Amino acid sequence: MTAVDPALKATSTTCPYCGVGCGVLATPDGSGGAAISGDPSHPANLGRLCSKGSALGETLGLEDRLLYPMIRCSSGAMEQIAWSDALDHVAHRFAHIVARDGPGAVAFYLSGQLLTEDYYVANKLMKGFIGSANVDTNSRLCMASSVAGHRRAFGADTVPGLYEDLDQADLLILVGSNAAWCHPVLYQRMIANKQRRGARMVVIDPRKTDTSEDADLFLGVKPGSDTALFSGLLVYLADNELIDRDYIARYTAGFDEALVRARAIAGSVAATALATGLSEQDVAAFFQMFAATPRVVTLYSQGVNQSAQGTDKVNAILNCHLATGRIGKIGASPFSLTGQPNAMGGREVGGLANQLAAHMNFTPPDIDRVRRFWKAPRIATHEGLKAVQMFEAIGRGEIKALWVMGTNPAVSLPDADAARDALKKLELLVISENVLSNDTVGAGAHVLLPALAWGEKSGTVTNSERRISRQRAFLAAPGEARPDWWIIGEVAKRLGFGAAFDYKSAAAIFREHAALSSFENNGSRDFDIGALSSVSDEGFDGMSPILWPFRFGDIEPSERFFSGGDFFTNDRKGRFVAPERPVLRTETHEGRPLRLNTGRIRDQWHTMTRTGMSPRLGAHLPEPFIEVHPDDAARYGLADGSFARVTTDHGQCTLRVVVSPRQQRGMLFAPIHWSEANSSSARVGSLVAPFTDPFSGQPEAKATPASIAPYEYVFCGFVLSRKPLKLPDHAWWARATVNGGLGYLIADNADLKGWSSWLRSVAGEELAEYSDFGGGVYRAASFAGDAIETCLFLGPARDAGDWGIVKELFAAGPLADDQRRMLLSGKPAQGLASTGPVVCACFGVGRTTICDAIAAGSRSAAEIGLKLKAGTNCGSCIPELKRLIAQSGTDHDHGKLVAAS
Ligand SMILES: Nc1nc2c(c(=O)[nH]1)N[C@H]1C(S)=C(S)[C@@H](COP(=O)(O)OP(=O)(O)OC[C@H]3O[C@@H](n4cnc5c(=O)[nH]c(N)nc54)[C@H](O)[C@@H]3O)O[C@H]1N2
Ligand SMILES: Nc1nc2c(c(=O)[nH]1)N[C@H]1C(S)=C(S)[C@@H](COP(=O)(O)OP(=O)(O)OC[C@H]3O[C@@H](n4cnc5c(=O)[nH]c(N)nc54)[C@H](O)[C@@H]3O)O[C@H]1N2
Ligand code: SF4
Ligand SMILES: [Mo]
Repeated sequence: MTAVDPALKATSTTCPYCGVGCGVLATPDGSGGAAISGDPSHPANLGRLCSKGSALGETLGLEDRLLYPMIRCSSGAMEQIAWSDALDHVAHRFAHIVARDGPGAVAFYLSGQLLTEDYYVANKLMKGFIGSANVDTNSRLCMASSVAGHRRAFGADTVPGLYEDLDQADLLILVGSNAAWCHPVLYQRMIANKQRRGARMVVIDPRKTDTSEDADLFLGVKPGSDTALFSGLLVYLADNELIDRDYIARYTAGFDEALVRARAIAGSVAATALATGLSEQDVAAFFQMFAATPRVVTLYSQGVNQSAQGTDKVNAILNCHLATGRIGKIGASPFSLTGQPNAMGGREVGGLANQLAAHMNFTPPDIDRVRRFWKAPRIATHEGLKAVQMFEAIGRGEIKALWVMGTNPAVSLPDADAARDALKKLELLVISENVLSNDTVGAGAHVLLPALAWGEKSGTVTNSERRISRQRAFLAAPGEARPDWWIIGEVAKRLGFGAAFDYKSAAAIFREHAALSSFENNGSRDFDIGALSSVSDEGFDGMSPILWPFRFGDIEPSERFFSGGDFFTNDRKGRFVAPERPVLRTETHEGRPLRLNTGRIRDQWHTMTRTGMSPRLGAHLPEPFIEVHPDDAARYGLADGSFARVTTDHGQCTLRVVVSPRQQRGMLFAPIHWSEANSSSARVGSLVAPFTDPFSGQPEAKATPASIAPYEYVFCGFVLSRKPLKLPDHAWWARATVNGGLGYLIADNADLKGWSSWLRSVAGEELAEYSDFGGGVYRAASFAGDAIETCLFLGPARDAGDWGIVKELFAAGPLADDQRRMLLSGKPAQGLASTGPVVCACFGVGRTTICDAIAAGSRSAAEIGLKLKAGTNCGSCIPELKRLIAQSGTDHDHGKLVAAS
């Protein structure tokens, strides 16, 4: 394992969040924490970090960490167990189930947050040695449609372009991407291009987002209609002779068929407008912009991938780039934005159930090649089950043992209640995790294996532009946590495969992975890093970020793909793919008149096991919400700031209502980040339909038919506590980390006196209290010394006391007498005004402070920055600053999400 530098120097590593793959400099503080800054020498970010990356230092605490192997004992409780016993148990149970029911009865479910080396070893064990391809990954929910679309068009899963193209394009088209929040550092690069070179930007999304704030053209398409839009574009380009006939003839096949199909879907500007819900002017403007701008990059993400026609959407986009030859050229390419830090690495090792390692497929020659390279005794010969089908098979009892590594499927799978129930049926559920508890662990793990986390683990990840970067350890391994690859290797050894899994280091695994990529390759496969197959341990330790392909004998890695054809199909020609007519898999009807769209917020990462630890990240949007268009709000009787119950055929959630004209009529939007671990009723995956794309198997997470109804609570308020609390079962609650402890935003209908007794049961009898039960107000606090230990503020909806101010008093530690008196009044005292919900996470600048500055004359984000510093570090909040300026004087405000203001 990598030793930690005793001199506590800065270690250069890579951010563990999104696929931008920013370089990070981490300087350990010697007591388990680290100072974090952007690495100026990393080509992905050149020193910049977004709010999540900047807050990494706040997420290194060990409080919630799984530090020892645990096993479920007969009483149902989890007990610590020695590593060797845990590994023996896992190997024995897997071997037993395989012997009894065959290799199809076991499965691995992996993650794009594993390192390439972990992923490689897991895939090798399952596909090569256990003999099943039932190894799939959360990338199925994320990148599968892009993978399938790439493979259909290019013959391989290739991202042709580079980040530099975003600096050099004249037109940037973002389709189904909220990059301002989800790929913030790349988004800032695009904005810099706009400012410096005047590049224009088109944003295609059913809802307005912070990404659309800077768009020259916003296309608020009907959900699922992207295929029609890009089919219409292809027809327009062909009919106006704006295509590259030479490129099409020399390097591609299938153009005529694709055009015929595109014409049937959207044969004119008018037909495109009808199919997409856009105006003809907007459609025409978009078509003209695309046609007139050779340097165009089309970036796409989950609005494209996560749909039941996701693969066709991808190909409809690729068709337009192939038809104009705008691919793999400087400033001109299609560009799939990857989600997770190692979404690309996972694809490189063949982590998906329908791929083999090193971008090989389940064809007889590839199977044979991988078998010989691995000396695999029992290689899988056909594709395994894709995530949704895998969990269905678990639910039917066909898969009996599952090993989950680095993902939280009880939250993130569609129809998440069904997924969670399926987990409960397993004979063996093994989970390799960083955290002691999450919803998947809670669904009945039999064995928990403690994996090293970011900052401790060491290996490689690949970002959206095919750049392989090192994650390096800068902290010592805590407790008995071990690298994921080591854990898998130890189980493999106990299964009798010691010779093939005797790895001494991540570097050794990387060398094998690199060698396989070039094994009998000779240019036939895109993924080839043969030049790295003999890298020394020292070379691996010092490896700079490097693009692939990097073939044996290359001095420099090559850069872009396909500008001169040379695709990875049998005839080396790219393929136009004729898409099916775009239809959503589900229909709305009287009982489910709306469509539920789901996605991300700026400062949280997925199920919040890490970002949820940071007070500053929790301050931007602290509670789960449902965004509704004002007309729908009026129709269904929903007031901004009230609660609503959202129901689908699959589940139900209760969420805070945000009324916003940024939402399309007939659509709802909810963030995906809350789970049972941090909220009472906001696990949004339980609402999502499990329908999948026929080519990619990716679920349609953004268009589930839903209904909404007001849900009323008499009381609202919050609890602040130094330690985790179990809230009463009847309460609605959502948890956020705050400075000094935890905050619970709550709402309830139960009697206030009951809350008073509950508080006594968790905080003791010695309370300072203010109660006006008749008026519906109860406030109380317990103290340790002069500092608040626990406090509860409840009042009539929206009048519980100021959460912002009480949070500050809670964080402050010992309080002076007047502060103590002021506390229960719930009102601001002199010198302590509430700053509102935090907009700038880096400097903790609140909305009220910003609005005051705007009222006092600040007219641009730069002026606000000068005055308050807001927006001057990572820049993630600049779109919101601009929106606040634009909205000054109007009511609409997405940030209006405080429970108790
Ligand atoms: N802050 C933050 N950043 C992240 C993550 C995170 O959890 N938090 N996760 C990372 C991961 S793994 C991923 S995959 C990426 C995802 O990054 P994005 O794909 O940018 O994020 P989403 O919010 O899932 O969805 C993007 C947009 O698709 C739109 N959309 C929905 N339906 C349609 C449609 O039919 N057509 C079009 N054109 N658009 C549609 C939604 O309204 C939404 O605004 O983000 C990565 N970055
Ligand atoms: N409705 C809806 N559902 C979605 C989406 C959506 O837009 N809408 N998006 C989908 C997408 S794109 C994605 S990527 C998924 C993400 O969904 P998940 O992968 O389920 O979410 P995470 O919270 O990232 O889960 C990662 C888990 O791995 C643990 N972990 C982190 N690092 C390591 C490590 O190095 N080793 C091990 N062993 N464990 C580790 C963390 O503690 C955490 O519990 O959600 C998908 N689900
Ligand atoms: S953009 Fe933010 S989350 Fe993504 S890699 Fe960079 S710092 Fe990390
Ligand atoms: Mo993702």
